[in-house]
Amino acid sequence: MARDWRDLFITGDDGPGRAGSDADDAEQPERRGFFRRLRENLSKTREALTSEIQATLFENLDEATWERLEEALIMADVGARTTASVVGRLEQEATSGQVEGGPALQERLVELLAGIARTGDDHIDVRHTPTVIMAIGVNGTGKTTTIGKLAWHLQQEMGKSVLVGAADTFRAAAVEQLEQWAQRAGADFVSGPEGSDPGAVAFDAVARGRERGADVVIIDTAGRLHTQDDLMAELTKVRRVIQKQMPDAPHETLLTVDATTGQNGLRQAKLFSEAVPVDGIVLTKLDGTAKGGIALAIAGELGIPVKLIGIGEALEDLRPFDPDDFARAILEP
Ligand SMILES: Nc1nc2c(ncn2[C@@H]2O[C@H](COP(=O)(O)OP(=O)(O)OP(=O)(O)O)[C@@H](O)[C@H]2O)c(=O)[nH]1
Ligand SMILES: [Mg+2]
Repeated sequence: MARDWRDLFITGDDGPGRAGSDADDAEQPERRGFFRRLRENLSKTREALTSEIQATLFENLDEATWERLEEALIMADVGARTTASVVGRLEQEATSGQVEGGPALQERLVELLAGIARTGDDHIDVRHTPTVIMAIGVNGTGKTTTIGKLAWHLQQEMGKSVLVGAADTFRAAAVEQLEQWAQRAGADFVSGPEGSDPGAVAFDAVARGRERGADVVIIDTAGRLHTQDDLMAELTKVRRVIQKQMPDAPHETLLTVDATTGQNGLRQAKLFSEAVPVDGIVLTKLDGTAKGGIALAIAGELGIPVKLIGIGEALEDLRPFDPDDFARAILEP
C-alpha cells in the first residue's frame, strides 16, 4: 500500500516497487514526524477507541470482552459487517490459543483491521501526458480543498506541473475558491464564463493542459445540482466531453467522501460509484470526527480503495492512505 507520495504515484521513474524496499523505514525522522502528526490529527477517534480497547481488555477473555470490543468499533464507524468479521476472527484465534496475551491480541486487531482496508490497487498512475484526474463528490465534502492540496503535493513532492479546471460552474464562488487554491499551489488555472457549460470548461482545461505541456490536469466538478439525477447526468457528460479531447481520459476519478457523515456518506458514495466509474476514494475531515474507523471499512464496503485521506485544513493535511499506519494511529494508546 502507498506509504507516502512517492509510493502513491506511478511516475515511470521508479515504479510502485518502493513500498517493498523501504517498508521498514519507521525509524527515519521524517517518517516518525509524519506518523506523529497523523496520530495527533486522529486524536478524537483514538481517544474514543483507546478508552474502550486497551491491552487490559484482553486479560480476562469472556463474552463481555468481545461485546465491548464490538461496541467500541461500531461506535467508531467501523461498520457492523466489518466489525463482526474482525472480532469473530480475533475471538477464534484467541480461543484456539493461536494468539495469546493482551498486547499480542491488540497487535493482531490492528493487523486484521488494516487487512480489511486493503482493496484493489491504490496507486495513481500519472504517466499519461497529461494525466487527467476528475474530482467528484457531494457538495461540501472537500473536493476543491483536496484538489488544491493534491496540486501542491504533485508539484512539491513530484515536480509535476499541474493545471486545474473549474468545471463546477453551478456556483460563482466555487470558481473563485478553486482559483485561490490554484494560486496557493502554484498551479495553472482554467475557467469559463459564469454559468458556462461544465463540459466545455473541462474540454478547454484538457486542451490547454496539452498545449502547455502540463503533467497533470485536475477537473473540479459540482457537488450539487437541482436533483441528484441532474448531477449524475452532468458528471457522465463531463466525462464524455473529456474523452473527445483524450479518449483514455479521465485516467483517475477520485470520489471525495466526508468522514463526519458516516454511514450516510457511504450511501452517497455508492450512488456516485454506480453512476460513474470511480478509481479511488478521498476520505476527508478525519480530524473532525471520533468515527474515523470508517476509513477501515469503506473500501471493503464499496470495493474501491481509499487512496487519500484529509486530516486537517492545512496543505500538508492530505496524504496517501496507509491502512497499517492508520490502524496503529487510532488503536495504540
Ligand atoms: N477539518 C477538515 N476540513 C476539511 C478537510 N477537507 C476539507 N475541509 C473543509 O471542508 C469545507 C468544504 O470543502 P470544499 O473543498 O469547499 O468542498 P467541495 O466538495 O468542493 O464543496 P462544493 O464546492 O460545495 O461542492 C471547507 O471549509 C474545507 O476547509 C479536512 O480534511 N479536514
Ligand atoms: Mg468545490
